[in-house]
Amino acid sequence: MNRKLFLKNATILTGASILPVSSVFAQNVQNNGLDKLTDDNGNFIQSALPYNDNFLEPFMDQETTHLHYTFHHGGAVKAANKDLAMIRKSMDENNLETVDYWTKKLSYHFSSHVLHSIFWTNLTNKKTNPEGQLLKDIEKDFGSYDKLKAYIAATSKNVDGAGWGILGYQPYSKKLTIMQCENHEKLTQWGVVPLLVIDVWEHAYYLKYKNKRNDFVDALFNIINWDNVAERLNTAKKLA
Ligand code: MN3
Repeated sequence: MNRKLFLKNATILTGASILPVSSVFAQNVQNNGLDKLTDDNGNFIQSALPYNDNFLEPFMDQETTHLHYTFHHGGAVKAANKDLAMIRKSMDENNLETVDYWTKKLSYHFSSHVLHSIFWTNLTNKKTNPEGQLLKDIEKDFGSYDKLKAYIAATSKNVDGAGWGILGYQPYSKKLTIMQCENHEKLTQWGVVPLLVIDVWEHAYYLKYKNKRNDFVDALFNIINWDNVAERLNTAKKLA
């Protein structure tokens, strides 16, 4: 049995526990460190969840993770491909009457795909803290980790309607920055590379937390994967 086949079978055997996180992460990332969001033809693809859907229990329940990944993130990927196809069709047929509609839709659906892809990798099943260069940058740009936590929590909790709280790296100012995103694509700063994204759409928490968005945001700090955030910062600085 070759190594690849052995690893595949080993994955099946351990399927009841957790998936081999490092290899799934590796498959989800391209050589330049960016998430793999498209295939070779430029069509959007959804990478595998880097863990089983019960991995984030009890802070994020299995049913929410399953529905969220399969139907909300998955639905956005399908819709983004349709938007892309409709734009290509408009261009091919020289009929630009509805191209602005599909362009707006693509911004919404593709942004959803980007943020959800980052979201899954931002989470793990244990409490971690920022370390090393990431911690240094947090202290430089926000004063302390506690101040950053309070800032991004307040920003996430107070999104009007559906949206995200986002910690990003802004290459133009060479600083970490916080954004409060509405829907998936509004209130961005051009150029920002998202590092940590907090989904506060109701589909992210309503089954378990009901109307208590604040409790959900507070609970997330038990499962944030700060190692992933640190890797993303490292990549963002290289891309900038
Ligand atoms: Mn979502």
